[in-house]
Amino acid sequence: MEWKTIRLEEIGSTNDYARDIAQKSPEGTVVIAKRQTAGRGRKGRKWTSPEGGLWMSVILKPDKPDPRLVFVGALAVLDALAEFGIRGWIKWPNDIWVGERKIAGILTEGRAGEFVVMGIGLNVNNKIPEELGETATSMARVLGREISLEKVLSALLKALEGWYRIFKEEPLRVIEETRRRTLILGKAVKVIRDGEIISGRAADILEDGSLLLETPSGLKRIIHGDVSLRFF
Ligand code: BT5
Repeated sequence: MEWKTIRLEEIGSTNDYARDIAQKSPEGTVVIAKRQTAGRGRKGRKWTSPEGGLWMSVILKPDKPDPRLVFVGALAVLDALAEFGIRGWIKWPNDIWVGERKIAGILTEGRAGEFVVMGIGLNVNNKIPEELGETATSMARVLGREISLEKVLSALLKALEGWYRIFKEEPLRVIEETRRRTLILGKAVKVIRDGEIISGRAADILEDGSLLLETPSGLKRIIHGDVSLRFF
């Protein structure tokens, strides 16, 4: 994959910028901003994006939209972290955690049959905003020193290229690896879905990427939602 990077000082959201240019841009276009003033998570949640973090969106043109693409981004982030000696894990579906804190999030959006924008936000050297308190961390915080944002970017793009290729050839390998690198399987979790709380044991991640939950009232397949688990 030929990556073509577009670098911006400041933008509302790299996902919005990427979406606006997606139709006329080739696959592999990467939009990176030093700061985002309106970084977004899922469902309009705010993504705090001060200078020092890696805030980027990649334009992909897969044959058809596939919710499992989020795992391609997640696995790439895990590989990039590993290059720096950091071991992270995937909190289904789109969070990357190190220990008990969130270090990165993925936001995939797109237009069916046309393009997918994969947004990746990774805390690198940026300050962790106070409002996130104990819930978030950064690579610099984990390592105790600042690291080169450029090196993180190139490790991430290299890993992304590899996982995207695997995804196109053998999507089930992406699911298998996601299962391996998810800490929630076998654990008691709560899923919040459209305001409803469902408690159960995370039993599996199915081939379509959904989460299988064992609940007192039987097995439930969760396609979207937020998972929380109690740390011991
Ligand atoms: C996500 O949403 O985790 C997806 C985040 C995607 C951000 C990237 S940055 C480049 C691109 N452009 C964008 O505008 N977005 C993408 P979600 O699972 O909904 O999690 C959102 C929650 O994460 C918030 O409600 C906060 O609790 C928490 N959060 C916000 N900023 C954070 C940060 N910098 N580090 C860790 N947690 C954060």
